[in-house]
Amino acid sequence: MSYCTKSKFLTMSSKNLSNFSAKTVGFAVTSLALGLLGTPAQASTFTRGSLPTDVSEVGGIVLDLTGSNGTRVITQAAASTLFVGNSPATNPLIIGTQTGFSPTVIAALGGGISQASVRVSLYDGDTAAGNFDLNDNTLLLNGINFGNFSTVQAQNTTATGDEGASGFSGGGFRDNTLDTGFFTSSDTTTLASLFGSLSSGNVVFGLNDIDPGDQFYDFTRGIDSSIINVGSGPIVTPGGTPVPEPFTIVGTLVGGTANTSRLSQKQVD
Ligand SMILES: [Ca+2]
Ligand SMILES: [Ca+2]
Ligand SMILES: [Ca+2]
Repeated sequence: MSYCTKSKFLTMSSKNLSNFSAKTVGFAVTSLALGLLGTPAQASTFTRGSLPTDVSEVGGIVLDLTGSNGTRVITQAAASTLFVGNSPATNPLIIGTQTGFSPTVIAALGGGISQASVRVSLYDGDTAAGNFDLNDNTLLLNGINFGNFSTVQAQNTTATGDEGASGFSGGGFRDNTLDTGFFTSSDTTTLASLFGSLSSGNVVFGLNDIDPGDQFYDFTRGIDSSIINVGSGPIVTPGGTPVPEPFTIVGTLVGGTANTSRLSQKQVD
């Protein structure tokens, strides 16, 4: 709890304690109000990270690119479009595809990428300590290796983004658990390859497994939301017309695609 609850709580407090400014509400007041409300809010600030509020707190795959000019391009592929089921016996598993990288959106990055993060929400990843795919799985972006699932810190949440009982993984996405974590790269070679691949118009999210075909994955959990947000710096819409504020395409927003009762998991360990 403590500071991890602040984000969602302040939203609540602005409704319930309207005489307080959210900017000036300190932790003591937060604690007081938590007591008044009775039910502590537990929205995860970890899964929110530095993402704008038009990205849902969990769910889907969020790609956060910072261009060489400082412009951020943030996309969220909707959870409902992503892979769920038993993994194929051959690599790569295609998790899903982010469309919308038009020439105009690519140009907004200023000719390169300086930093890239990918937020993944996955139920039943089996890549944490003690799981059978520890250090076996890597995330691919347009076929480019973007990191080992087992080295990503991940947090368990509910389907709507509240902190879950299982806390943090310490690395990896756990068995029978909805975990969300960020893959991040500032490696110049990786980022140059990724930037070059955007000319396809898409980012295909894939997964390479050293011993494929032994997994059940559910990437559809969480909140079903999709956006393309081109902002922070020179602001460009896909049509190329400058606008006075960050441009966002918001897709479907459905609380809880998430079913918590899916029982079709392949039993492998
Ligand atoms: Ca394995
Ligand atoms: Ca499992
Ligand atoms: Ca495997």
